[in-house]
Amino acid sequence: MMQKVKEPEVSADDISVPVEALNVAEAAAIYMQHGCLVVRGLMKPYIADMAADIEATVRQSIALLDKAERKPEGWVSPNGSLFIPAPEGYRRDKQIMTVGISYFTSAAFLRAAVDPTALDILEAVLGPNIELFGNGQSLVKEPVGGHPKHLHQDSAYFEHRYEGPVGILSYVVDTDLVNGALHVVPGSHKQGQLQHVDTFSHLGLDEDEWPWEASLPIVGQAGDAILFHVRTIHGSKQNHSQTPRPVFINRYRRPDDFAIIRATTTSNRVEAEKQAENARRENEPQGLMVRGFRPFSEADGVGADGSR
Ligand SMILES: O=C(O)CCC(=O)C(=O)O
Repeated sequence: MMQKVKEPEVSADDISVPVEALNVAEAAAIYMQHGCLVVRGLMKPYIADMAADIEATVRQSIALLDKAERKPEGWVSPNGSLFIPAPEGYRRDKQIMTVGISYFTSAAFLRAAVDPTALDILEAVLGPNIELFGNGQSLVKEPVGGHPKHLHQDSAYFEHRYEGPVGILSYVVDTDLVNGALHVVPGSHKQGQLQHVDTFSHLGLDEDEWPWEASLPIVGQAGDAILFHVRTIHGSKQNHSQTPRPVFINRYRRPDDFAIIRATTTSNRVEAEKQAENARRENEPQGLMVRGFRPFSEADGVGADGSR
């Protein structure tokens, strides 16, 4: 018999602060307690440029779709966008999921990643030294049924040795229950690593154990940013509106942290788990430092030109 669903005990307002009246210590305390924090308006200065760059990349990706390569997760276009099967009746047989935009292709994306207010909050959470994890990520839900992303922990995809990355997901358009608001489960970062299953949009939690009712939808405006812990359960439903729903995500971690398991499916996760104890910091690419300094370590040494 299905257990009674435990609904969130906090509201979106309880975990939200406005950027204009930000108290960094209070914001960090909300993050530590709930594993998530909404900073209203944090990314507003970058939204017009990010919207234009994401849209241009999506257009480019669709034009390149006939050259896409088949991968276990779907089809990857030459400019790095991931497509998955489209909903029935859609005008294409494939829909975009992750967009091939990064700090290498969009100056606005890099500017957003080094936003000083965001870094002040991150410093209060992660400590004085912070590197970027990854090159930036963007997801677009196409209109009229664009993909759901089942509730999941990002640590199912990249489990870390220490604290793990903090993600900042930012809304590029006003986002609500119709076009695919992010849902979070406050406090779930304290649950440890949970078993995931394979879903339509890759690793996700079993819907019987983690139904949407267990999560808190975050309705917000373009420029609102949601910080979340690598173990915080989150996800988003389909886009039922007439227009695309883009978001972008910047991720940050301590410079001595590293992924011990990387996976996208249950079967490649089983294989990666067997190798977890062999993972070493020096086998991971260094992220650009965005706060503080990377202390030298023999194992993680760099040459004068930054090469290793
Ligand atoms: O697009 C979204 O709303 C969800 C993205 C997400 O959950 C993820 O990339 O981990």
